Amino acid sequence: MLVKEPQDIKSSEITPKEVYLNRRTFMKGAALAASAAGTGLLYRVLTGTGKSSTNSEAATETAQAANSSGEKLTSLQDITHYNNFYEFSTSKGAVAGKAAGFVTRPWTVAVEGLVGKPRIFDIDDLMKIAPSEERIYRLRCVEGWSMVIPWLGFSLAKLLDQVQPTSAAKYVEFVTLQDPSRMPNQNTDVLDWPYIEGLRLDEAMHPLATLATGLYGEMLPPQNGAPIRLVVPWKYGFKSIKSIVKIRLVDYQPSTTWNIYAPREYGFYSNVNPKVNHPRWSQAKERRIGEFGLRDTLPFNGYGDEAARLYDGMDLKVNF
Ligand SMILES: Nc1nc2c(c(=O)[nH]1)N[C@H]1C(S)=C(S)[C@@H](COP(=O)(O)O)O[C@H]1N2
Ligand SMILES: [Mo]
Repeated sequence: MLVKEPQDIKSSEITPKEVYLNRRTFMKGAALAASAAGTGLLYRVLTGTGKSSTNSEAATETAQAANSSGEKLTSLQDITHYNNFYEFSTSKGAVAGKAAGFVTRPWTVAVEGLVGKPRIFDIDDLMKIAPSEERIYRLRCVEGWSMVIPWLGFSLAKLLDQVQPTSAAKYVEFVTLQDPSRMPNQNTDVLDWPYIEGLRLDEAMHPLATLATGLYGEMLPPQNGAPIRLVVPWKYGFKSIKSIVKIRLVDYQPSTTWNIYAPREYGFYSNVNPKVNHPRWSQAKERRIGEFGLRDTLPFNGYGDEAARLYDGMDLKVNF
């Protein structure tokens, strides 16, 4: 296999033919591109190994097994121009334009609460502590569409291990940036801001629970939740909270944005479940973006072999 050191990679090789990142935004942080090379992120993607260290090897294996169907990836154009990100717009086609120019450096992620070692991570330090690797996951929106996305990311567990959750910690709460000057739709009250989400601690520690920092081998575009967002492939897309600034370990089940908005429609667990319909529509089928016709929706979005064990003994119609 051809092995190149990061410094040997010409920028023409790093930049994909379809330029999807706003070039100006991308160049704004010179440190940004440098840090990507520094983590070896692009290097691993270009060499196609997708593996960085023994630490993340098990998670990588799990991720690859989860994509054994070999499904076609959704196009970069669709992934970056059909978005739910209500902080910028409630119109999926308008988010990319409204989010272009969103500045994500400097950026910190505070990890606090019931932990032995609370810490405020600078995003560039975090990306070195937890190098990203390619992880291809289906994303199923509760609205009835789905995509297959080649993320760059690492297991959330890797970050949580850094702060050492105490035995009292039972849940993890996530918080998106709140800054109406940068996220213009936060000037409206379509949702309670900031956007918040939550996982049970064992869900958060599952190797498939991912913090994504990129997609298609590049930094995460603003519209997809730059600089860092959650990806929980077996749950509906709204659990995958974007542009995270705070992660808090707690001993209570956290409130979540969509549950506050409509408690009858969006539960805390929100596992993909074709047998539990949304009160206003069926969840049995989905439209894969870029395809004609409908597919059957799979329990746990097809990740049941990996994730179903988390819910042994639970009634998933009650805990929807
Ligand atoms: N902060 C925040 N995170 C969010 C959302 C949002 O509006 N705000 N939308 C969610 C929904 S409904 C979905 S389907 C996914 C969409 O992610 P994508 O645009 O990268 O495909 O992001 C989720 N994360
Ligand atoms: Mo969604």
